[in-house]
Amino acid sequence: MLSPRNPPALVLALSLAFALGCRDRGKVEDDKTTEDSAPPTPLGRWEGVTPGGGLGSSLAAGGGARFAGAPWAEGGAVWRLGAEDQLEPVPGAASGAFGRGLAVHDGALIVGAPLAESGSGLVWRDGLTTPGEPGELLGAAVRSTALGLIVSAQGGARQDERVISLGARVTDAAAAEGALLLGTPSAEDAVYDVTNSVEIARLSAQDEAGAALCAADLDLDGDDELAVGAPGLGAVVVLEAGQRGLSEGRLIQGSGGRFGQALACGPGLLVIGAPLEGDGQRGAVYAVEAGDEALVALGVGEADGAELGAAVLIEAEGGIFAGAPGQAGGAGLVVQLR
Ligand SMILES: [Ca+2]
Repeated sequence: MLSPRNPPALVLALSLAFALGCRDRGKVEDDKTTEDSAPPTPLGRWEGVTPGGGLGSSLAAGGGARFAGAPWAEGGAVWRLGAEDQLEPVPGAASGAFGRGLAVHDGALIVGAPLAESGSGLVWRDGLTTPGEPGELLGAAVRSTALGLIVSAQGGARQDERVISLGARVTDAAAAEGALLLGTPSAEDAVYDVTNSVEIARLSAQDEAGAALCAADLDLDGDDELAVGAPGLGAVVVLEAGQRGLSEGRLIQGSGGRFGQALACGPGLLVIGAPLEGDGQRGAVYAVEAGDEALVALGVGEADGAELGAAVLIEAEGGIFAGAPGQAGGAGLVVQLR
């Protein structure tokens, strides 16, 4: 089992703040990756309108609509990305970092507000709210998976109405080959396979593996792979089904800057965010495509502190989006990169 880990209440909000705003703790490694080839100009651009709101801290899409969270001012907000770079407000119960967690599941927009109710957190769906337990920070991440809606919490996760208690902070979730996987970056093991009751061992104590997860058939061989972000290491590990430790997987090494803090998977495509890459922490987004080992630069932040890649999204239609919540002094920005 995962080693129980229950940080005291005061640490909870701090650990959440780190997981989101996160100042640089990653090793900056000097090697191959990019900055020498200029990435293409974004196809679309949505600028945050609330000072300090952090538009682009979260992203979700479904049914042809795209949404971005701006959780960090005035209780938080969720916006729909409209035509011609317009933002359309989504009505909701704005409080407690509303929009930090975001998903479209079964055609409905689901919003997490982890700091609501003094840190109990809540999940919002069509105007109805489900509160967390005291100190649970419910809703920091919300994921639509083939195995249901998964909502992260400080001590585990909710799978629809089921409560999964791990005694460890869950930050992301994915479903691969019929198994539900939860990321636990601060626990002894990186990922917990809920379906098979198996832990996936990390590479090192400080790798923060499990901070982000996604799964899809990345190499188009018919089976899902699991991508595990390890931003403490500035790396992503891709595991085949059945591999039980990160040392067994394929290592994709970035250039630091919390490479692997955010991930998105699609058929034949892995998108990786490195929100603190570069001297000014502008951030960057990369892709790895099936049949090619190379990291392709999709975009870099437009300004110092932009943190491009804090969230990344591949929509069903193939569009790739990234959030830069630190852009314009923290108003934030969302760009379409492909
Ligand atoms: Ca595959």
